[in-house]
Amino acid sequence: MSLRYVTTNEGKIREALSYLDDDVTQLDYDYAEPQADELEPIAAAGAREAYRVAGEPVIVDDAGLFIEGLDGFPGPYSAYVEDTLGVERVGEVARDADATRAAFRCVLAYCDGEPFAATPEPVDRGERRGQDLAADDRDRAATDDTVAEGELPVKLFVGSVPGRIVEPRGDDGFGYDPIFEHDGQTFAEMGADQKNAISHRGRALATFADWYADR
Ligand code: ITT
Ligand code: NA
Repeated sequence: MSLRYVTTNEGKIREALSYLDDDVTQLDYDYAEPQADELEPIAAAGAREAYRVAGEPVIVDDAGLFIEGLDGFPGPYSAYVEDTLGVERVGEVARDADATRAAFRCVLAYCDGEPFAATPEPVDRGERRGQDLAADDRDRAATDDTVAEGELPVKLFVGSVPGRIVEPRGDDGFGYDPIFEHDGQTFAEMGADQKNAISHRGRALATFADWYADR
């Protein structure tokens, strides 16, 4: 069955397609994003809307940069802040405030119009790869979105990665990658495969791919 990865962002689709197999294609569709403090409800609403539009299974990718000392700014507003303030200014604000601890988060929302038979145990890919998944992720790696009566069921897959805000370095990747350092390298200094192996999106994709293969 073909699967549409719904995003207008070239950087996201490059990473997703380098991870998933050939049956996945981009749906370049800009779904409405409700205002929310968290990525989960935005991704879930997007998946329902995109499924109604596409009429085939969809996966929506909502992501953001959360700077701890700035109360999680820009978080769900990362795209708006990138377009307005810009990535370099966000980096300056964080460094000026001495608030450099941060995390990227990614929520993948899957919808195929069908209810899910059973909720499998979340698969801890981080542990399997000898990495430290945030405890928060272990609990929420795969969850059913709360379904109100008449709503389409959505399955959520969460990934996050800790890092530090630094002066911009590197030309690869996209968005906030040049100012986000993990293990001594910014995400913009890594290739897509290297980034996928540790990133918020890579972790969410791993959990999704396991569930999708077994469902
Ligand atoms: P779609 O909604 O169409 O998928 P978008 O770019 O608007 O594309 P989001 O609403 O999820 O995506 O906003 C995410 C913001 O965070 C945006 O500014 C991205 O550039 C940035 N971002 C997301 N993933 C990132 C990553 O892996 N590395 C760097 N920046 C990222
Ligand atoms: Na968006």
